[in-house]
Formats: sequence, C-alpha cells, structure tokens
Amino acid sequence: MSLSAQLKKHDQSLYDPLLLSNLIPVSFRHAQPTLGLLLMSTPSLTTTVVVLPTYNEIANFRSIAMEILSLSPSIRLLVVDDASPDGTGEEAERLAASSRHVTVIRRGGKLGLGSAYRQAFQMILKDTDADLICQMDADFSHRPADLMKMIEAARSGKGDVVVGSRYIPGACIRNWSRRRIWLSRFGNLYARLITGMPQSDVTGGLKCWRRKTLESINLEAVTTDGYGFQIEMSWNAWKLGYSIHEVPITFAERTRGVSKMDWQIMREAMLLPWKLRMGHSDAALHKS
Ligand SMILES: Nc1nc2c(ncn2[C@@H]2O[C@H](COP(=O)(O)OP(=O)(O)OP(=O)(O)O)[C@@H](O)[C@H]2O)c(=O)[nH]1
Ligand SMILES: [Mg+2]
Repeated sequence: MSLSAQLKKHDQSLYDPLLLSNLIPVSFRHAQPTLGLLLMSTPSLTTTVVVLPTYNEIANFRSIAMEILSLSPSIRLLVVDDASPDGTGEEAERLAASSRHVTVIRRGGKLGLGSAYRQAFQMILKDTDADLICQMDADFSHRPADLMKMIEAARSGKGDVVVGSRYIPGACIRNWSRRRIWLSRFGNLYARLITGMPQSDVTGGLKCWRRKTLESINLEAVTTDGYGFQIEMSWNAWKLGYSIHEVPITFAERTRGVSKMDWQIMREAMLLPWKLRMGHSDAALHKS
C-alpha cells in the first residue's frame, strides 16, 4: 500500500496521536520537512497547525507536545528547534518518528524566537492548506486548554487573529513575582502607548492566526527576531485592519527549564514600538 493510502487509512481510524508504526522515516523528514507537512493533511477536517519553538525544553517538551496533540485529531504540530544542547531536538525527532502528526525543523543554532516563527509560518503557508496557524511557548506558561478555547473561538469566526490576553477580566497570572508582573504590565503599556495599539495584551505569545491574516503580512520584512516579534505581528494585523479577538487566559511561570530572555532581546523589544510608530517597519504591511 502506498504511503498516502496508509495515511488515509489511519485518518479514518480512531484517533491516536502516537501511532507506533513509523509511517514517515526520520531521514526523509530530515531531508524534506516540507513534504512531511504536506503528508499530514486530513481531508475530512479543517487542519490546525500549532507551531512550538523550542530551545532547551527537554523537561517540558514531550508532555506539552502530547497534551497539544490530544486536544483534537485535526491538530498538527510543527516543532522548530534551534540545536538545543539539552537534546530537545532529538526528543522531537523521536516523537515525530512515532506520530505522523508531528514535523520537526532543526536549525543549526539559536536564531531567535521570532526567526523560528517566521520560518515556520512561511513553510506552512507554502506547503500546507492549514486554515488555522497557532503559536505557543513550550514551557507550559501557555496552557493547552486555553489554546483549545482559542481554536474554537477562531473556528467560530471570532476574529481574524485570536490572541490570549493576560490583562482582561477572567485572565490570571500564576506564580510570577510582583516585580515580574509589574515589568510585564509596564512593557505592555509602554508598547501600547507608543504605538497606539488598542488591544489589552500586545506582548503575549499565544495566538491563533487565520490563514488569510498571515498571508497578508509580508513575513520577509518582519524585523524582529526575539520577543518583539509578538508586538510586531500584532501591530501588522491591526494596521492591516484585521479584527483581533482577545480571549482571557491563565498564564503561569514555567516550573521546569530556564528562561531565554536576555538584554539583547529586551533592547530589541524596547526599540521596536518607536520603529513601528515612525513607520520603519511598514514594509511588512505591503505584500507584492
Ligand atoms: N527555536 C527557538 N525557540 C526559542 C528561542 N528562544 C526561546 N525559544 C522558545 O520560545 C518559548 C518562549 O521562551 P521563554 O524562554 O520561555 O521566554 P519567555 O516565555 O518570553 O520568558 P519567561 O517568561 O522568562 O520564560 C519557549 O518555548 C522557548 O523554548 C530560540 O532562539 N529559538
Ligand atoms: Mg516562558
């Protein structure tokens, strides 16, 4: 039986995110991750791809991946690992070897969160017909249950992009020190005041994009590589006139692994609102 016929047969069977048969050999995925993604489509369901960027997330990776996959049979996972020294990339490959719903992009070094999302989004738009593209952290700061709420909101037509917010009624932040909460609130207010963005949470990283929204953004021209990416992408959606629907989420401090935030990333995020305000990043709004 051909590979695509095998996949179709499995699509009709009871859902099991961890198929033990190795349907797509690892070496194939290494060589052609784009084709790996193509093969993942399930004709009867609207496909959602969740992008999970990882750097040294070995303590969190398998459990977060399994929780995401078990949310719905229509969910596909695209992991972007930047040569994590702790072996997260190898662990992701092992998962991908046992589940045809998982694809891994392994990059040669730490190129940044924004760069990881940019590459993943471009690949998804080019190689799949996914209609919803989600992004979330792999450290359990974002809860899979909230991701599901957001996917449902997006599927029921609420917003061209659905954003998880920590700062609207019903939202909650767990285990952050007072200092960290104020730092985050300040960063958020700072970006909103300078750019004029109306959303309550412009720095959050849990989002579900409708395909057409991402397609309208010139991803090549997005300038940020670090966490500023979250602000820049929300800005692009807003400037292009797309509706942004905010869903309250519970955000929790990671309990395993360490943060990758550094001064270079903070500096980029601090300068970005001014660049946006002065129109220095407007190239992303014009897709040829
Ligand atoms: N591929 C890739 N992933 C990254 C990179 N930097 C961070 N990540 C991942 O991006 C997600 C968010 O990173 P965190 O270190 O948790 O940063 P944060 O959530 O903004 O900061 P904390 O709240 O301090 O944890 C996690 O899944 C990281 O593993 C990177 O350079 N490349
Ligand atoms: Mg984190």
